[in-house]
Amino acid sequence: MKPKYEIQRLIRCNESDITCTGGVVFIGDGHTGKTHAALNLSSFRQGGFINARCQTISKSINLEFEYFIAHSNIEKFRVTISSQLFIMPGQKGKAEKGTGLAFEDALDLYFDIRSINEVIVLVLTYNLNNITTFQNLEYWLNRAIEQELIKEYTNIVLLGTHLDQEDTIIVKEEEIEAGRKFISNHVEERIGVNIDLDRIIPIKISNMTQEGIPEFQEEITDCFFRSFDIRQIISENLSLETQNLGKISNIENELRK
Ligand SMILES: Nc1nc2c(ncn2[C@@H]2O[C@H](COP(=O)(O)OP(=O)(O)OP(=O)(O)O)[C@@H](O)[C@H]2O)c(=O)[nH]1
Ligand SMILES: [Mg+2]
Repeated sequence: MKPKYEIQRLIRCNESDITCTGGVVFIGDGHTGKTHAALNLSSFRQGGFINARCQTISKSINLEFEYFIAHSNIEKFRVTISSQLFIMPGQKGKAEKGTGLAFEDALDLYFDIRSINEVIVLVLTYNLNNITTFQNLEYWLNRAIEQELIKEYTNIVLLGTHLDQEDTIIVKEEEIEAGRKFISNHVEERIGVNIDLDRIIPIKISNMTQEGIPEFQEEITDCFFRSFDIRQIISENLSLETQNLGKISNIENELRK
């Protein structure tokens, strides 16, 4: 069985290994924690985390890259997910020459240098304590739609940061739910692409305490499993193997007669 759409060339399978790759793109207002969230996601590979308290990184003026590799063992298969992270600066528009990159400049660069076109996960990032950053996701979603970053296989993560500042959290559960429905309807209306609600995933994290980071990592892995239909590939492969074993034992029985 082959995975759907044009992403099938991004997956390799043999009798013991499955490896797939794809893009994870972070967009959202400035200062929402995109850079820190991506660093936390990728630092999984070293077993260490980035603590926002100890970091002086703020206001990116370039297109940033990271990668996140996750392994899982399912039945007899070792599954490797190799995701390429692209983190956009949150400053809207274009920057003045010589001052670094704003979002539109970074996007131009992204289109020039990305190694693959397929965005498996779009991470719409906002600060749970700042309602404007949540409302502005409509702007970021529209930019993503216009730049064709959303396709049939894309998952969308609604990533709320600053979970550690629990006393001042202002974005409510109902608003997040309404946001998910809005995204699904809006994408369908504008480009006719159907993104089911189970592929629009709300996640809350703190880059300060790392609360929610392991769940974020699991969700990204799940997104790849979903887009590439990895469980289906495994079950079809196993049932094919059982059928083949059955055929071989039938032949052996015939030969013994
Ligand atoms: N308390 C707290 N602070 C955070 C969290 N995430 C990020 N920060 C802080 O917020 C500031 C901005 O974080 P960045 O990761 O640089 O934000 P960004 O979205 O990449 O910003 P731009 O590059 O300007 O678009 C930094 O000072 C971080 O230390 C969080 O979850 N909790
Ligand atoms: Mg940044």
